[in-house]
Amino acid sequence: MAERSARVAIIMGSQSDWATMRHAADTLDQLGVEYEARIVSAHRTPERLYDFARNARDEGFQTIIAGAGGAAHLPGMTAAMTPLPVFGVPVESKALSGQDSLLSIVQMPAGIPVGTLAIGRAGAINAALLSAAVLALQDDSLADRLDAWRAEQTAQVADYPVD
Ligand code: RP5
Repeated sequence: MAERSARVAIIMGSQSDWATMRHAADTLDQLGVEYEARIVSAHRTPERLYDFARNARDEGFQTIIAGAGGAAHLPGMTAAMTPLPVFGVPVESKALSGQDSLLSIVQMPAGIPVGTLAIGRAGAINAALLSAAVLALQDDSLADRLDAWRAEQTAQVADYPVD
């Protein structure tokens, strides 16, 4: 199978998750990390999930960011079918504010890990930063960009609050 240039896969259970997951994409853009975003639902498109997860490593992806809400099986099921690191982002749900998503993703049984992030935007951004940190272990240029990203963040914190 031909390798893709994208090193990170961003998958999500629904179009409605994109408002959250686009923050992961934006962060990877800022860091110059190529990614591919896809909709893959554990419940509505289980065969698409199987095909994606089984082939993700051969396609050239090195990490997977998986966002889902509600009964959020996508990150765990993906992790069950790939050796790649999977970072799970609990999407804020309407009914339970993402508590359901968080608990669905974080409580994996021993043996199949999902690195679970915070609910919503913060989790999406941090999943991208973690993916970049993993890739930076073997990419000095990316490591430099990640250091610069952090330095800029630090520089933007004012010493004193303003009214
Ligand atoms: C999950 O159900 C998705 O990840 C999404 O967060 C949630 C609601 O999906 P929609 O009904 O908005 O398509 O599978």
